[in-house]
Amino acid sequence: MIMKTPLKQTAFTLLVASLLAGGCQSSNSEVETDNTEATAEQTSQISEPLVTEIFTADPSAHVFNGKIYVYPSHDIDAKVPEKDDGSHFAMTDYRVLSMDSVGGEVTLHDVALDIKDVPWAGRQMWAPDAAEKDGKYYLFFPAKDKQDIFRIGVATSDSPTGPFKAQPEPITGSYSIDPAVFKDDNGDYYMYFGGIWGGQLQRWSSGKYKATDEYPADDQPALMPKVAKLSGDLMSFDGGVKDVQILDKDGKPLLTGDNDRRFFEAAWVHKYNGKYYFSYSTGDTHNIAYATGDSPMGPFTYQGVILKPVLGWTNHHSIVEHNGKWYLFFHDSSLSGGKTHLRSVKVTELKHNPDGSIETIDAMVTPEEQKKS
Ligand code: FUB
Repeated sequence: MIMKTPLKQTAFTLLVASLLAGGCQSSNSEVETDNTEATAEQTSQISEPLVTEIFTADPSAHVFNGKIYVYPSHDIDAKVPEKDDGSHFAMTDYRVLSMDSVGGEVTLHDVALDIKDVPWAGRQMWAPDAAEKDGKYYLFFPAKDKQDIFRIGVATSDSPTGPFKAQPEPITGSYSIDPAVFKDDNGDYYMYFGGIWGGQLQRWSSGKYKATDEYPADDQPALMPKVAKLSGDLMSFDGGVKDVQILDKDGKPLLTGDNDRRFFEAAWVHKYNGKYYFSYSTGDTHNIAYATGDSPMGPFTYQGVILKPVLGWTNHHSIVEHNGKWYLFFHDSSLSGGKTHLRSVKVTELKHNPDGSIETIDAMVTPEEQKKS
């Protein structure tokens, strides 16, 4: 994850006034956001932020015991100077959102995990995910360690909303960012991870960390996301870390120069009609794309775009089924007026077509505009 001039920031303005007038429901009154400068003239988003008291991003949504829990990053303005490596994404804790159903009241829970309670972590708590097993809850999270290398940690709790207690060390063999944990129907759990540039994936090409950025040439297979099966206690990798192959329709790996389609960050997996859907952000081309396969380990064949670029540089999502409908959780920077590191989590319905393909979503048009098209 990195920073450049926010895409479409000048072209799109926001309908934040209506959000402030009651569009968002949340049961917590803490106010961290400064959204007073937004005007009604600002417009064009298909969904409203789930909470406005704080900035939230990178939503990982799950259904536990019939209820939706969202595990987001908690964006803050830490006044860290903006740097190309994303240093200003200087998040220090996690807070969980929950709701009985999409459209219902959203509860913003207290701090679930603070960086000061993670013995190995130095800075930057980025996109987390969570899993449940046998009534215990696991929060998986990336943070830079004291050597400034991104690792992935795990913390546990008896409650889906925490507080979570962190393990003293990160998961052995883990690196980079954006863990996403998928539970298969047979009870096996897999972690997908990796993020290029600020997420340091390009520093692990040799299998060991090298503090220099190395990318394959444009006509070579692109850097691939990683997958590891999790051990029975969900605390470690069971076997090695493997590449997630993303192939084109001819069975060839996507190439580095294929910016519109190759992986960048934000992996997620869902299963629909027996197929595994691997979705991800294309990073500097700002799409959420997807590829499908017959095994949770891949390979996956590229299919198309789920979500077009949103307001703000990053694009990061999750996909979950609840009460017979599928939902896309995503974020954008509408509430902060386009600030890339101050984002808000949103949700919209996702539709699978009869052939298994997914309808592309453009979050930057109103429902009225959508109906017209
Ligand atoms: O929130 C920090 C980073 O921004 C995430 O880890 C990336 O996926 C991007 O959304």
